[in-house]
Amino acid sequence: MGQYRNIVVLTGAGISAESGINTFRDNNGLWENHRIEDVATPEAFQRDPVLVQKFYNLRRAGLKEVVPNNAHKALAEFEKSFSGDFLLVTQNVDDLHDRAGNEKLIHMHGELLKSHCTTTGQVHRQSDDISSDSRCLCCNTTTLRPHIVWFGEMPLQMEAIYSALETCDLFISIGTSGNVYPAAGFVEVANQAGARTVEINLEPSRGADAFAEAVIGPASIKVPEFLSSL
Ligand code: BJW
Repeated sequence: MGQYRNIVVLTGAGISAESGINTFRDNNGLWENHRIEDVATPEAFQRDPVLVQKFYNLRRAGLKEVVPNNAHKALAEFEKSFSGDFLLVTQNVDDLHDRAGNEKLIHMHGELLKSHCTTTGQVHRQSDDISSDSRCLCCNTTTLRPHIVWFGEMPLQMEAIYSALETCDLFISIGTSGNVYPAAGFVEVANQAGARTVEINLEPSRGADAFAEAVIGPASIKVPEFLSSL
């Protein structure tokens, strides 16, 4: 482990798959016959807020049924034992990394357990459903939306993410298909920084060629194995 001073880990839906959360490309990318792209955009929310809130209400409620798996736990233990700089960037909107115990953690696509008020921009904790009657704590209007980064919106904390990527010496990407930008381009930034780049996935992702190494297999087994090899 002593050979690395600045590690960045990117995770995607594949790390939570063995906890029982569907990935986006499961079910051919469909939810109740809607394409994910048709429920995860600001336009979809404007067109049919009830449908979009239902999509997120169901997924938020589903978090009560799942727990972190060995991949989440191994990352949390690794962060505690590593003395250099460590950043975990997740595209996932579940709270499994938080519950496992990671602290240097960025949810770049938002969080199911938060909402934000479109009037004031304030972010609130959100443990139950959002409906058309839900009022925010900041201005008491009914303008709450899920705190989720939809297609066409700017992912969160990009400056902090790029700053870590530009100086990292190890970049590990776990369980992401490499279909969605800017996350799919992080490996290129790490390559330019001269980092060792490793992908852990059930199968090579769309961007697999950009990584120096591939570890193929389920995250719950391969992540603990790989981290203990460092
Ligand atoms: C396992 C496993 C196991 C399974 N073990 N592995 C044309 C070209 C380029 C870009 C664009 C373009 N047109 C539009 C864009 C931009 C757009 C984009 O990328 N679109 C693509 C579809 C082309 N991106 C955006 O709009 C983003 N914003 C943006 O770009 O702003 C401008 C900007 C410019 C410059 C700098 C910065 C910003 C916003 C993207 C928001 C994404 N939002 C979503 C949905 C919202 C959250 C939610 O509802 O939950 O986020 S989309 C969805 O995909 C979700 C995910 O976080 C994201 C990534 O998916 P992920 O995690 O990779 O999951 P899957 O299902 O795809 O893959 C699972 C993987 O796990 C697979 O590989 C399996 O093999 C593996 N696996 N089981 C290990 N047990």
